[in-house]
Amino acid sequence: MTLSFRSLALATALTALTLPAAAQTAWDMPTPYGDTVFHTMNIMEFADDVRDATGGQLDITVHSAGSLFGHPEIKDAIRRGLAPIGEILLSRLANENALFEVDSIPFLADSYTDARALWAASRPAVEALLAEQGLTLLYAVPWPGQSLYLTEEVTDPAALQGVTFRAYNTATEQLANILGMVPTQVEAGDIPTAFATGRVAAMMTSPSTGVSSQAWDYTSVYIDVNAWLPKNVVFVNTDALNALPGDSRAALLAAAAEAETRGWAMSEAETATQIATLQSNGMTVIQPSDALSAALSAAGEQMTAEWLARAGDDGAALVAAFEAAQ
Ligand code: PCA
Repeated sequence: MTLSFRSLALATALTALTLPAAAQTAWDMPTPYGDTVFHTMNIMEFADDVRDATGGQLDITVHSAGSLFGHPEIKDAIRRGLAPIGEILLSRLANENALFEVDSIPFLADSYTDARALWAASRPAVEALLAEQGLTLLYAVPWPGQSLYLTEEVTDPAALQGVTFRAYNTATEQLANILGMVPTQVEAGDIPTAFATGRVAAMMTSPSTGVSSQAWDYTSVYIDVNAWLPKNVVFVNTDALNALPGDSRAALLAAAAEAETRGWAMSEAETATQIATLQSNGMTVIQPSDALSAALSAAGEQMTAEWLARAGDDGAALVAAFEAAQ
């Protein structure tokens, strides 16, 4: 028996109608930082990996630079199901629980080795706290070490008194207050305008953010204090995750694990190259004076003590686990 081409085509069409392909899922992913930032580049690669691994069945569109939801709105948007997946700076959740901001205490964990140990010690608590809100943590990646950007060289910490300071979480605000500076919260994307309009005159951030915000246009000195490595986290609405077909869910989790490994490597690798970029654009790169180091260390010790008081038994357990892992 032979089938004509037409009846074969008809049979194929009927099969396609009666056996629908797995439904395609399109996810919007709000993120806070711009396209040139390594975190965003890593997320783009993560989305590509998920698309490839699922044959396009799970299609994540990244909305960077706060274009879908502003940074302060992203977590609640995902909790409420307005978007299924997103990224934030973890320490922005400090007002919910002190455990979220342990990575922003100066000099508690100021190398990649220590940052890894701190993340290993804090991940279970962060996962559990997010899970209580219907959120599943996928991965975390640190920014390079946070250093000081100033309009002129400072060796005496007293010279920081009264200087306006760009903060990005409560810890940077506390640090500024301890140093006698005057903090204002400014999103990364708004840094150039905040400096240009005179709202702030100093900041502490990574060389990555210094480069993406062209710090050489409004500051001239980079003091390499490398005080802490705050992390971005990527998380998903747990109901949305559970609604995925099993193979898509597995592909998402596998891509997330790869993105975590890749992101830490990208962060570490660009620390030196981004400092060099600051320098090649005319910034003076210097080490802190002994007096400035001492003032920053004292601030870190004060912030550690205050954090331990806020974080209670859970905080003490976390720090003990961190010290044991070091
Ligand atoms: N960049 C982000 C957070 C920490 C960093 O290095 C910022 O400055 O907003």
